[in-house]
Amino acid sequence: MYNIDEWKHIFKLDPAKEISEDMIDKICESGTDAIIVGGTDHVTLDDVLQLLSSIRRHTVPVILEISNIESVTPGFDYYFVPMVLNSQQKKWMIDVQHEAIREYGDIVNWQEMYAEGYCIMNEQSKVFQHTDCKLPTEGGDAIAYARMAEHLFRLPFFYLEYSGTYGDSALTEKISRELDNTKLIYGGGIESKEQAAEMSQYADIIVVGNVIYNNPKEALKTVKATK
Ligand code: 1GP
Repeated sequence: MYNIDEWKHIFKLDPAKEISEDMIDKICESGTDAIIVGGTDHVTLDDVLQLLSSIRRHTVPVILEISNIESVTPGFDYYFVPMVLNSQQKKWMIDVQHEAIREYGDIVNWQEMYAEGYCIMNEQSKVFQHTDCKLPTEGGDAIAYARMAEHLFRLPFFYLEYSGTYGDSALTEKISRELDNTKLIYGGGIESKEQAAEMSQYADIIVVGNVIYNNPKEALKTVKATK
């Protein structure tokens, strides 16, 4: 399979958003390490399948980040399962995942499944509201979540999520120092190669989303900045 340990850059495509085939081709051939297919709402099986078939014309690894049980389908290289550490509802930490495993547990290839411990830092974001999060106060809260991900749950990924806004690079650095075995994913508001370069000094992997739709040219430049 692929060497996830070497990944630095991922583009995240939202199945609910319009994108041209030409842009999908550019994203896939950009030198990025992988593509995540995932979004917060209006994610349908039809849209996921359509995006998957376009991406599959290329050799880049493709991951489904599971947002709802209805849109899960075979055909991806990996399945990333978010667990929202700072949600106030157990539902987003354990229950939706439990439901998915009850449904698909017999046919799952466990080698392809990875849990992501999400810490959602932007109160204004859809995902923060959707999963009923509580904003971690000061750095200490977020650092405690990172420590739980690394030492208590031994999760493969800790996802520092600022979705829609550029985050705190000092906090990202502090968190990166806490993590050895758990990989740090940073996502949110990266709109330029400078921001991509800054966050990838600290995060193992940066995820670039929105800017693909708002400023595709700049989006493509973020890849080189991480290498
Ligand atoms: C969203 O972390 C990703 O889940 C990327 O964030 O869309 O703000 O780039 P942006």
